[in-house]
Amino acid sequence: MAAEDVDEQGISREELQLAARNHGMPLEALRHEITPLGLHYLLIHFDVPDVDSATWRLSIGGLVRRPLTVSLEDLRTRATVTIPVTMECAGNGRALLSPRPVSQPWLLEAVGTAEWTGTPLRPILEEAGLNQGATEILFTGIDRGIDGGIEQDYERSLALDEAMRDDVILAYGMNGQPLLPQHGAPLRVIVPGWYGMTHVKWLRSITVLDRPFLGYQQAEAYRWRTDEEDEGKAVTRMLPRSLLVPPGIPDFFTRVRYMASSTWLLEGRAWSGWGPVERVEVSLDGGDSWRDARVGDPPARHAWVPWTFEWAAHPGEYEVCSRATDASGRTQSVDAPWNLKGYSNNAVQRVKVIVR
Ligand SMILES: Nc1nc2c(c(=O)[nH]1)N[C@H]1C(S)=C(S)[C@@H](COP(=O)(O)O)O[C@H]1N2
Ligand SMILES: [Mo]
Repeated sequence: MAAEDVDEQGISREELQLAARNHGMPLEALRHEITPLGLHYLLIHFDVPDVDSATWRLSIGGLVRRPLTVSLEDLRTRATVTIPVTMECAGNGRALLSPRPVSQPWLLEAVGTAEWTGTPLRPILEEAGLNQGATEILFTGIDRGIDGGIEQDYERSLALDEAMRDDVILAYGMNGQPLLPQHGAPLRVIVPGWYGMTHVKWLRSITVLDRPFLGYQQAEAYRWRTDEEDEGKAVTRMLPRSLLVPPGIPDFFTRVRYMASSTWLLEGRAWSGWGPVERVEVSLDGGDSWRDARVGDPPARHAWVPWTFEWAAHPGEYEVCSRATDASGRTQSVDAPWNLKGYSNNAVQRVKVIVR
């Protein structure tokens, strides 16, 4: 089937099935600095496992001198940190690409910011004692399924230096509550700045390796490729993105926004895993002309920054866009570069607004 045919066929039953399981964050929730529980997006490849946190154990093994087995109680007695982290699915924006890569059909809502509570990973790895030659840390979830025809546990690795970063934590709490089943209870890893697939949920084991992990979710999925033969590039940190709180009131079906002619304060949030967001611009004409928004302070390095833009809105039809630029110079384009699996499409949001 030609790619164009897929695009013209619209959303398939299978895509709809995934979209109903994996919900996004309603964009009006961008008003909250910390996304309330239940409004954070969800992405679950297989099934939410049923885990008894009383009998659950995490094992730390592989190339270590002292393999460890720890309970949730043990983890709770260790150093505790709470950090706000913005997390975005690497597939966010996928369904806006043309032709549409067929998978979870995200538009722009696959993002949220939670306050994660847990314990730093590094002291646990140090306690286990890394053997010479350790280069990667593999995180394995309890959930199991079939993807790309391959039966597998959901698991992904991180390079050792990345895993040893101070802000990489094993989280058992979210927004001051115990982690919910759908977000990875009893334990998940949080890797600030990286796309969502890195933050492995329902952790079962951590394995120290001396070679690159080549499992499906590492070597096959989450690679930026333009065709099947292309070996591609690993998808890692979040590209800059800015989203605006849809202004005014929506039309139920089209989500087109209606506003009265007046002076409005547009607001939104922006983030990047490659450096602090330094600039946010707003366009009222679909990206033809841009003006600077006022950028506020983020609650923490890896949480989104708020921004505002004063708009004296006169009657007419507008296409409102915003774009973020980070300290590394990375920014958002008006048109998305296409890739096979639809990863990291950070093209600007377009909100149709009718001012009456
Ligand atoms: N074990 C496990 N961890 C996982 C996943 C999964 O399916 N299984 N999905 C990943 C993906 S692709 C994303 S985007 C995030 C989503 O986290 P959330 O559902 O808590 O928002 O979890 C990641 N961790
Ligand atoms: Mo994801």
